[in-house]
Amino acid sequence: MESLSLIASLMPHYRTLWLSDIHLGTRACQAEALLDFLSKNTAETFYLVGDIFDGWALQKRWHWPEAHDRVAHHFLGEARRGARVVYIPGNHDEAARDYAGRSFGRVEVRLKDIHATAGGKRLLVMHGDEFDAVMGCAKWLAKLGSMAYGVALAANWVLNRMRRVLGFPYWSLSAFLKGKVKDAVRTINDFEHFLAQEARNHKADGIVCGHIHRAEMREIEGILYCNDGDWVESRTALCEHADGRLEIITWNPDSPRPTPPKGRGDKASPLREHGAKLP
Ligand SMILES: [Mn+2]
Repeated sequence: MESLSLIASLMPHYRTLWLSDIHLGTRACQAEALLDFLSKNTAETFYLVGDIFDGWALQKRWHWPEAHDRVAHHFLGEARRGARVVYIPGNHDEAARDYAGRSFGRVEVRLKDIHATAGGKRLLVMHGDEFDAVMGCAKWLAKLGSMAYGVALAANWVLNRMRRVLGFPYWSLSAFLKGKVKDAVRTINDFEHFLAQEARNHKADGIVCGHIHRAEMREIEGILYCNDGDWVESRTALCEHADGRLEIITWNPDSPRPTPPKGRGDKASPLREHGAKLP
């Protein structure tokens, strides 16, 4: 028992953890990595910021391995041991939105929430799909935006060899994709600005959302924009330390400690600045 409590005391214990876009029920869900993360990190409050289950995928084809069960049970267990667990459904698990205001076990279901940090900052927490209708499919475009450009160039070469053989004129796939990437960048930017504006409408100091599978923390016109990323591709979470400092964690299951995201670990990064701004 003593060694168990020793392990518990060595575990990073956050004031708050935000996780979203886990997509349980899909093959892409990185449930094992998430279980590894959850076994080594705990919090007083967990926010599950939408697309936790993928009802769309489950309706098409049932895929529910044991690891997905363990993820769901883990959060119920955290609630049972006394952690506050708030579940804010997204668009892929929108059926759960009908239960807003109710609780499953001790898990509260809400459409959105306001979280107060240890430093007294008010953060609006919501999934973020609410603006899809005015923006088009942000997630699809975000994905395209992060597509490796080298692959596109190679595909362009192959495509034009074929076009030449068939007697068609040259057509630049890479230029076409470059245009699409530009669209994607613009759409992500729009998404971030919409959500920052929504935080302002709620008289909040910041926003925490998910939906576009792109972890981020930066200031937008005086509002702190945080996106906790996803557990399909990037394995990221947003955490609040005991002193109110916010940080994005990128989880590498092979490493015993969380690794700071690339290029964000230096002192000059906006992440650290925000950390200092939210004592
Ligand atoms: Mn979503």
